[in-house]
Amino acid sequence: MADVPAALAEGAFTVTATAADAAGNSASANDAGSLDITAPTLTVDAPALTNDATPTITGTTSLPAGAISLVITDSAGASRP
Ligand SMILES: [Ca+2]
Repeated sequence: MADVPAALAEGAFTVTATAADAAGNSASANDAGSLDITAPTLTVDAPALTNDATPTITGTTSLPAGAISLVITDSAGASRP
């Protein structure tokens, strides 16, 4: 186990491990990973004025729809997930 000593660039990375014993035999192993440090995009849009007590909230995101959660707090302080 080892920590990477300096920050990786975002995106795909590969790791190559090598080892050699005292007799001169060597081995290597490889693996790949990916670094994502970019926040998703997210917008939300509530109707500015409506007479609908259960209004439709819209928005956009770079994530799949199932990854979004909403909490709506009304003027009485009641929250609805
Ligand atoms: Ca991301």
